[in-house]
Amino acid sequence: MNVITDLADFTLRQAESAQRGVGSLFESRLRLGVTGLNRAGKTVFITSLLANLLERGRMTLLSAEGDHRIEAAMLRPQPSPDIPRFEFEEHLAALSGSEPEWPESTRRISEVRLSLRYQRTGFFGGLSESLTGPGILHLDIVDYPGEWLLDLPLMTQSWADWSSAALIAARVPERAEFAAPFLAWADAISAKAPADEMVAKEGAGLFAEYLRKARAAGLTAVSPGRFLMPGDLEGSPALTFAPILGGEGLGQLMAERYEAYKRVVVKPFFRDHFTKIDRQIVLIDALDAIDAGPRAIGDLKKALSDILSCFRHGENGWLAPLLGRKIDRLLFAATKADHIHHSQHERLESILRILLRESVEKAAYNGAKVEAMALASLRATVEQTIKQDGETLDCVRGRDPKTGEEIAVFPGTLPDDPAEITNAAHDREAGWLSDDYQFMRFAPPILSARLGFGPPHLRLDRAAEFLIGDRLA
Ligand SMILES: Nc1nc2c(ncn2[C@@H]2O[C@H](COP(=O)(O)OP(=O)(O)OP(=O)(O)O)[C@@H](O)[C@H]2O)c(=O)[nH]1
Ligand SMILES: [Mg+2]
Repeated sequence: MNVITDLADFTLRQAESAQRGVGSLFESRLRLGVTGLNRAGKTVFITSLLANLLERGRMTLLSAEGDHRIEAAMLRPQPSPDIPRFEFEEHLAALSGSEPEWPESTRRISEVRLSLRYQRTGFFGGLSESLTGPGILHLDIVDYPGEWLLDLPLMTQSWADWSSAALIAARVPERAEFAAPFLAWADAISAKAPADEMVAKEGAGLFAEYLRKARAAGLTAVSPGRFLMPGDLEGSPALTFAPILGGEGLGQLMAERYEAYKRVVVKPFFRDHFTKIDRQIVLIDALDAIDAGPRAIGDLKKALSDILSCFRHGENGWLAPLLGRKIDRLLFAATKADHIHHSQHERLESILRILLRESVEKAAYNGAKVEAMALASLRATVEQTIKQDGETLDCVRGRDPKTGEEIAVFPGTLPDDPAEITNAAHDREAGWLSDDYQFMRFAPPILSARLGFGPPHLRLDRAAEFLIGDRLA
C-alpha cells in the first residue's frame, strides 16, 4: 500500500515538475463509463485498473506500457467538486491487507481522475519533447451503485405503462412468491382509493420488499433501482410509490411520484454522469446468471437489452440525443473469469456475444468499435488439474471466504454451443456448470507487495488497451 502511495507521490512530483517546466500541447481528457448491474464488479474493476495503471508490471498488453512510453501515472484532483472522491486508497488497502476483503456494495456516486504522462508516437512524437511537451491523458472514472442503472429504461415509460408492466411481471410464476404480500395489498386497493400518505407508504414498502427478495433470488430486472439502494433519498416522497392500476386518488398520487422519481432522481443522474462519457465498459456477471439457469439468463438479457436500447440513436434512445459526443468505443466484459479454467474462456466470450447480440444490434452504435471479452479485474484463483476416477478435471483453486483456507473447485464446463445457454429446456440439473459452482465464492487473494506490480488480473491490460490504448499514442 505504502509502495503505491509513495509511487503516486513520486510520479506526481515528477509529472508536475515536467508540466511546470515544459507544459504540454497534447493534454486530453477521456471520461470512461464503467457500467454494470449491481455486483457485476465495477468497484473492483476501477480499483484494480487504477492500481495497475499506477504500477504497470502486469500491463504489458497496454501498448504504451509495452513500448515503455508511459513516463508517469498519478492520481490527480478530480474535475467535479460536488462529487465524493472514489475511495481508491481505502478499497486497495482493504484488498491488500493481511486479511483481504472485497469492497462493500457501493451506496453513492464517486469520481476519480488518474493522469498519465507518455511519450508520443508518430510525427509529433518525432519532434523533440522540449518543443512540444509529452502527452498527458486525464482518465476520469465514475463509480455508482449498479442498481441505479436499472432505472434508465423508466425514462421512456409512462406511469400507466410502467405500472401495468410491473404488475404483470410481479405475477409471473418465478416472482409471484416474492411478490405475494405486495400483490395482496395491490388487489385490495380500489382504483379510487383516496390519496393517503400512509397507504402509499405501506404499498411502497411492500413493493420494495418484493424487489429485494427477487434480487436475492438472482433476478436482475428489479427496478426502480433506488428502492434497493436509496442513498440519501430513503423515505422521501419520490420513493413512496408502487404500481397500481388507475389514475385517480391514490393512483394519481402514485403517478405524480413516479414522474417525480424520474425527474429528480433518474434524469439528473444519467444526464450529469452518462452523457459525458467518451468510452464505456459494460461489466456483466454472466457466470452467475449461467449458473442460476435459463430464467436468470432471460432476465439478464432483458435488463441489458432495455438498458442498451436507451443509448441507441433513434426514436426511443432518449439518452442518445443528450450525449454530447458519441461513444466511440464500447467494451462488454464478462467479469470474474478467474472462476473458471482458461480453457473455458473462449466459450464464455461466445456466450457473452449471444447474450448481447440482439441488444447491440438494436442499439446501433453506428461507427463505435465494439468488443467483447472475458476478464478478471482481480484474479483470486490459480488453476489446478486434478485426477479423479481416471478423469482429468480442470479446477480452480482459491481461498475459502469463511476459513481463508485454500480450496480447489471444479467449476464445470460451459456448453460447446453458446446458443444452448438460452435453451429453456435446460435447468441446473442438466448442468452447464458443476453443482459446486453455486458455492463458488473466493476471498480476495493475499497480495504480495512487489514493487512495480499491481494486483493480479486476467486481461485487464487487454481491456485497457482497447479502452485507452490509442489515446496514449
Ligand atoms: N473472483 C473474482 N471475484 C470478483 C472479481 N471482481 C468482483 N468480484 C466479486 O464480485 C463482487 C462484487 O464486486 P464489486 O466490484 O463490488 O461490484 P459492483 O459492480 O461495484 O457492485 P455494486 O457496488 O453493488 O453495484 C465482489 O465482492 C467479489 O466477490 C474478480 O475479478 N474476481
Ligand atoms: Mg460497487
